[in-house]
Amino acid sequence: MHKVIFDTDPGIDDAMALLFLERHPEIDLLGITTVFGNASIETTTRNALFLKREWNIKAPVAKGGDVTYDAARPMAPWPVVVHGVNGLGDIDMPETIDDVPLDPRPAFQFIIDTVRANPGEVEIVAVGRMTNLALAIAHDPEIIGMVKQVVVMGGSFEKNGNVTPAAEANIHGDPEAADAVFTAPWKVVIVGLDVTIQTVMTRTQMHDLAARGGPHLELLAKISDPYIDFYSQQVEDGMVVHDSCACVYVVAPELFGLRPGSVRVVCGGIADGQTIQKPSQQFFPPSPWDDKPDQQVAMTIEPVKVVDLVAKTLVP
Ligand SMILES: [Ca+2]
Repeated sequence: MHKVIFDTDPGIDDAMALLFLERHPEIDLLGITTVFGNASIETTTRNALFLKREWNIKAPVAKGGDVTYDAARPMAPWPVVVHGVNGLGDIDMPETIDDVPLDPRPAFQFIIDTVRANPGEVEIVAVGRMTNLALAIAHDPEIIGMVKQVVVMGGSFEKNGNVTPAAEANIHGDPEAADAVFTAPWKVVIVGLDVTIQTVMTRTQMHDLAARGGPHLELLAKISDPYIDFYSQQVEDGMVVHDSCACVYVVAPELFGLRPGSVRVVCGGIADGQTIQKPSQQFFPPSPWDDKPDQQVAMTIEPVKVVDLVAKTLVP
């Protein structure tokens, strides 16, 4: 079994990824930690509680903070054109979820405690800003050696970004946090736009899942419809399943081709939030990439197999 902490900013593709983790038979979802990004921390946390309740998810929800890792950094605007004002496609939902308790700990402390309780076993799947992870390792650096792996959805290495020509949203929203996470001596696998943008679930596939999967999948389809409308400007009538790609990596790494090398994040300037890897085979004069651990960047993916695995997991 894969013991997973899901660090997330729900978020429409986050919602699908959450249901994938909940339903995959080889995944034991230990907790959901929330981060701002697709909406404010209040909204993404409310959304996580809402999905936990609607989908009968046992894993606790722990709330992240409402400032970036570098508190001086201004917050990026919420991407309301992608995820809606409420972060879940503007479906009808309650203002607050009062009947589902929140874990009393802040997200970073939940991560520390859960890793310490399961030394060497926890896989953190982080599909929002890296804020909670960076705070966790700043507060308790010993956990770095106790985490099995960190799988990140974020960054872009040989393609443009999606919020600026240089930067992808999860990294751009808290670059200092991402740089801290990528340069720490733990195993990080980064699944970025290079591969996620190729990985599309069509509207027809989603509606088929809704037709066969009962109310839980009907809810997911309802949340996803406006997101499909948004992505249909870029891809053939379907949705890019960014966050699910990182979750699939946990159980099916053979569907990805990885490139090793240290990774740094540009912090400030016009390329703020750009992710740059120094491939480990390439030699350069001394640079800020030296003496940092090799991390793995996904350069190739088998998109049809990834989407099939997501679909089969959501509705067996
Ligand atoms: Ca996300």
